[in-house]
Amino acid sequence: MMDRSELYLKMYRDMLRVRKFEQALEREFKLGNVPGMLHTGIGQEATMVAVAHSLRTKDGLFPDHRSHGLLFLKGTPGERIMAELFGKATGVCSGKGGSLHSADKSVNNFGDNAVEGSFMVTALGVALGWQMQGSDALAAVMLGDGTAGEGAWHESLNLAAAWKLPVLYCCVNNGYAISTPVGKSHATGDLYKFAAAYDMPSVQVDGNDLMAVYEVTQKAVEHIRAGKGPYFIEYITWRWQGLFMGEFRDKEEVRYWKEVHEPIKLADEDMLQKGIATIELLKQIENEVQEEIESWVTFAKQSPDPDPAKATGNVYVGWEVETR
Ligand SMILES: Cc1ncc(C[n+]2csc(CCOP(=O)(O)OP(=O)(O)O)c2C)c(N)n1
Ligand SMILES: [Mg+2]
Repeated sequence: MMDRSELYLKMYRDMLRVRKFEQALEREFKLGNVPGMLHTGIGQEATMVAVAHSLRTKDGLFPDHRSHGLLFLKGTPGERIMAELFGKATGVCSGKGGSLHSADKSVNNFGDNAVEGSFMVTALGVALGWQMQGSDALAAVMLGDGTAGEGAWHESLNLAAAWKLPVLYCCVNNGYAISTPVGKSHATGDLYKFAAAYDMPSVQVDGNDLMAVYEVTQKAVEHIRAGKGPYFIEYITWRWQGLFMGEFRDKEEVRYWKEVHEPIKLADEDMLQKGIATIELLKQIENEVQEEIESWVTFAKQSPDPDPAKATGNVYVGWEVETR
């Protein structure tokens, strides 16, 4: 069993892996090497890392469009996630999944899809299956504040509570859905209050405070594994990138979140102050992580493109498409 300092350092390293993975992706996207759309999770690393460290391989993950980091933290080799985002044959879904549709059954990552909110209903089916089998596995769903405006969200919360399903709702409230502030599209910007109305434990936490996020998430998974039903967590954070390139928020807001309330910087300062790390150690971790991520980029770049002849394969699992 890891002691708290070791765990802190391990999670800190993972936050850097997520940050550097996304920064490398942004760079390669601008160079034209990453096809499709790109929504990064920069700024939301603490939430992703704490969730990943709270899940076991058998627990199900329903990632959202900013969860690239979670895809590899769940256990899929990072170079296969990077190659997937590059659309390469060596990707975890042979380059067919990309950012949104990357799934990996071997680690119970069920993948995202383009219809926001729909996965909250799919997750219920998975959770119900496990409940019926007597498994203590849970289904963790990542969702944004905007997604919490979907009807499917309310349906999911209601049924999960009524049937005491093992679902962990990880609501990443980053303040905006595209450019709509959360308070303008919901009756209250405190989203945890909605879930509380469905009679499940529901809490709000500072999503940029790594250890606080970890503790809250641990408590939630213990509750769910004990068979007590779903749990809702609202992580208050901020995403550095919008849904599209370009900035629409005011300068002071950007400065506050990027300079003052930045998850990696906060962890840096906290670990130095508590004597968990030295500046040299933090620099060493950063260099090691940079090297690791660049090796994934190199792997992706050197990988072959998918074979066009295989384009229709693996579209449906175990299901042959009849051609007439
Ligand atoms: C049903 C549906 N409506 C609209 C969209 C287009 N869309 C994609 S992401 C997004 C905003 C989501 O906001 P939020 O859930 O807060 O996530 P964030 O991007 O802030 O992480 C929208 C409207 C969609 N994918 N599905
Ligand atoms: Mg949002």
